[in-house]
Amino acid sequence: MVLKRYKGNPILAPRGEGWESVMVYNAAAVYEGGKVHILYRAQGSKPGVSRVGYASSSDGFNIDERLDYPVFGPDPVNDLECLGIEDPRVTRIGDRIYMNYSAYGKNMGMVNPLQRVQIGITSISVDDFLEKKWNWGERYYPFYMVDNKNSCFFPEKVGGRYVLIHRIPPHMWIAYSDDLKTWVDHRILMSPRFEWEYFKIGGGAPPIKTEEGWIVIYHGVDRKMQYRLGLALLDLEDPARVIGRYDKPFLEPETDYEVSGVVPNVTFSCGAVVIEDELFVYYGGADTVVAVATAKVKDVLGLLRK
Ligand code: BMA
Repeated sequence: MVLKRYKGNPILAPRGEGWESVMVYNAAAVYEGGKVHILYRAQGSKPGVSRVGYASSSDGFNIDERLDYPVFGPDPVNDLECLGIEDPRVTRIGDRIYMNYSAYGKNMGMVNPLQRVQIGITSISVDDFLEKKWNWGERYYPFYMVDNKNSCFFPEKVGGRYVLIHRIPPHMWIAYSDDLKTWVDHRILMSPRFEWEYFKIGGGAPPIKTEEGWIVIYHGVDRKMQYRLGLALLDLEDPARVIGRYDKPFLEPETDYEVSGVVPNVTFSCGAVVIEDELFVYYGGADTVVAVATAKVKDVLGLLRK
């Protein structure tokens, strides 16, 4: 297998008795200032409110620092997200770090009363982020009251516009914007194709730029609700064009920490970084822990060329 799990997995697990005592999973990652910054989803109960915790690593594997408080949480008086901030994805664009999340709220008007999850977005300056001054800016909901999640930004404009991946089940969608707020030209980017992603697919880590195209790590859900990671390649100049799609899972639940936990048989990624020529994929195992797996970028591209 091209993607190799770190032997010291999991790298983050629940701890204490409070907000992160039961589930620590689905982490975003960004490489800045010589460190991988990991923003993970944490819960103190299930069901329960999700918040975002912070840890960092200088080698991508060993955690050097982990804060004991959430760095971002739901606005309790905002019906759109008062029940939780789920599955963060972070992307640096210019001098800000954007965080896309699934906003879980009491939105009685939404079509699916059980779901009530829509895309929330906020951002912070790179300087504040690196100094751990958690001055997150405005929170906004670009697809107001639409049952939608798994969104992430591309790290730069493509063809003069910002680009977003989002997910209205069962497809992954792509959309474009001039200001990161109003999204137009929505179209289906990818639909479920293989048995292991039969039920639905959704974006994972924000796309990673390479000479051959944008690497996209996504998740596929099968008929038994098992979550696996998938791999695709988008055209550099026209990212709505899928130029490669690996027909097998890039990663699937196999180890104890992926097979057993609060939600068994889940591998779910919200973040990946490249350090030199190595791709580090951060992912949640069984909705309970955070793990990391690595592969050479050239080997990943090799899978996508076949
Ligand atoms: C999805 C999301 C993920 C979670 C997965 C498996 O709907 O809520 O956060 O990892 O289900 O439970």
